[in-house]
Amino acid sequence: MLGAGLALPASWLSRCTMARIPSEVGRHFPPGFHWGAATSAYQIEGAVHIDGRGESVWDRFSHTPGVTKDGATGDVACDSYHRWPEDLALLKRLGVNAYRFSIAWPRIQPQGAGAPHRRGLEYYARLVDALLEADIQPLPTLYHWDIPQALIEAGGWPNRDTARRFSDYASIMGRALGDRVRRWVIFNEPKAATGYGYLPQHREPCGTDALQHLRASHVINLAQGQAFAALKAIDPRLQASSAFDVSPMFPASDSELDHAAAERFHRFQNLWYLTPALEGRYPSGVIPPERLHQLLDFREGDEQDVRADLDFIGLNYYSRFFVRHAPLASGIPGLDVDPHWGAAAAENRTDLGWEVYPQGLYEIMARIHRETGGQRPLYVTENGAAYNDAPGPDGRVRDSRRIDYLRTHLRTLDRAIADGLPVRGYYCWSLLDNFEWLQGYRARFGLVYVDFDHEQRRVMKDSAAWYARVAASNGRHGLGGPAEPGP
Ligand code: GCO
Repeated sequence: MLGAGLALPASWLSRCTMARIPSEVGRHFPPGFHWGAATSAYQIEGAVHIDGRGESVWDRFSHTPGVTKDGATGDVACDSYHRWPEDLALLKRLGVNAYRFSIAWPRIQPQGAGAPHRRGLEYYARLVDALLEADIQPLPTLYHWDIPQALIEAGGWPNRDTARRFSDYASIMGRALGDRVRRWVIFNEPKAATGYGYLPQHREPCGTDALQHLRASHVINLAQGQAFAALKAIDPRLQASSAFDVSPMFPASDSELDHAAAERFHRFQNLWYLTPALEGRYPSGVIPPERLHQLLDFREGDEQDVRADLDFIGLNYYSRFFVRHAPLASGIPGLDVDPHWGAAAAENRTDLGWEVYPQGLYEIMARIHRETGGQRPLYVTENGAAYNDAPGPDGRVRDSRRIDYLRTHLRTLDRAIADGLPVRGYYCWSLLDNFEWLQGYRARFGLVYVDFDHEQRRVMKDSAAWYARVAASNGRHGLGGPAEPGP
């Protein structure tokens, strides 16, 4: 039963912390494991006024004074719209067999509706064909937050009609590329696409109204279900899911109130877009049931429309939350939580200050797998870290902290697979340093350094060479011992 899961049984926890014999490290990745890298359109493409692309919400938002660090925008980003052959060559040098990217909806439907734009379809078809030619499996994300601004002006995600617009867009892409793209990510981090867009504590594109966020969350669930159905109607063999941002939840204290708050936030943060898809209902114990459907504008028949028998579960993992009971803090009736990102006392942090907590990947994957019925393959659709190492005098980027971060998370994944979790792929965030939303270009997540001050020149970091060894050996080399020196 979804959402009924409580704390992990002790056996799971002991196994995920149990040291493995060094010789076994990296020996559990199955044949055909997807060793990938991930990006998104608005964060890398640039070319925002080229070939008929329409304005997106992030074009408008990033140009709003005071919003992003240094007033950064995605106008140029990594210029991947023009340099994608160069980035393809980098993927080949990395030896990855999979690449997750996103399709910019405003390149396909500049106003969010109507006939698809030929130049936009051609661009992504060229990219997909070149990836397949290079034996790299494409994993396109249909929505990585760049909704056409015209739809925002028509009401945005709180407007139920947006779900229909989105499923039309999904149909267009499924018909255009479904013969070559067999696996799709429908939404990237649906919670962030709404929560960060509407919750008071996040200053992002769509305002700061918590109740609007709830309505938007329901429309996103409707859109996920309708887009899933649209793809299956094109070809039932197409596989689809979303990339859910998930974190293990820890109570801020040993009090019963904080334990209950952690469980509520688990259901709101980790299951809010999974339970409706898999069971046609929302996780219980979060919002008072007598208010839930009114707050969501949940209507007759929605229990069917949100359904999506997901073919796999995509999981974006970065760190954990500590959750305190805090009545009314979130603006969401009944939620009553005050979540904090990472352990306050954590010393091992990325350059964004995020706690490095590798075992959390095992903990939350095991729990999500169990609470979603234990049948679906799992893909880590994002995992990575911001470390701002720059080229030294010799031009080399010695990002050993990123190697350590990736190694500890991949060793955790190796243990999870050894303990029976059906993990089928890992996509490192990110291929390139890129536009990190409100942080602008101040947070570098790439395996490849991008020199934004010198025509987006690319430099493979030490971590890229290290990751290439891991991918080439299917995990058998590179995961043991301390961070090996660079190439
Ligand atoms: C997200 C998005 C990515 C981010 C990455 C680092 O999770 O916010 O999927 O676009 O850039 O996760 O924050």
